[in-house]
Amino acid sequence: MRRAVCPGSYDPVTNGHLDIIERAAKLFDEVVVAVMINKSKQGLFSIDERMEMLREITAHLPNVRVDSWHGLLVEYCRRNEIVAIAKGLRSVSDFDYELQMAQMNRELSGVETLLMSNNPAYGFVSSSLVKEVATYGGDVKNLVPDVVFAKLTAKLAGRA
Ligand code: COD
Repeated sequence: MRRAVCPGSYDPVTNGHLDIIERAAKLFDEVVVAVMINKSKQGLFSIDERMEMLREITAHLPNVRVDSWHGLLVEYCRRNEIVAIAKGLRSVSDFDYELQMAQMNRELSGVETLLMSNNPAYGFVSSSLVKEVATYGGDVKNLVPDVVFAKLTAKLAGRA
């Protein structure tokens, strides 16, 4: 069983994330989408809400499951017999940051990181930009899965 993890904040999950998860699911026997908990960062969505959205949008992928973790990613990999960290690359700035993390994670545990080129259609998409644009009334419908769009719209309406 070759198992990979797609880690992230997923606050919320976007079409760019989903593209990477779907492609990783074709390469590995099992993919765990892990919502990494950062207690010093207040998110828009709770960890449970993020996991629920991830479960809904990956329901069509039988070898994908959703989990959460607080702590070092490499420790999660060790406990779950994960051989690779699968991530997407959007830009040179992503590359610098991702390469540094990949090297640190390999140094700490030997786990490999697979950096996949992003789908150019979503190269400019990030969770934070989606939230910012949506907060000011911009249309992000094409950038996130339908269920996320509905929950984002409801969440922001509730805050207004
Ligand atoms: N297209 C393709 N890929 C994308 C896109 C897009 N539009 N948007 C995001 N991605 C990919 C990127 O690969 C990114 O790494 C991943 O999705 C997750 O993105 P986010 O924004 O949800 O999550 P981040 O960047 O906040 O996640 C950082 C981690 C939580 C993965 C990282 O901080 C971590 O591993 N933390 C755990 C603690 C730890 O081990 N720290 C030491 C690291 S060396």
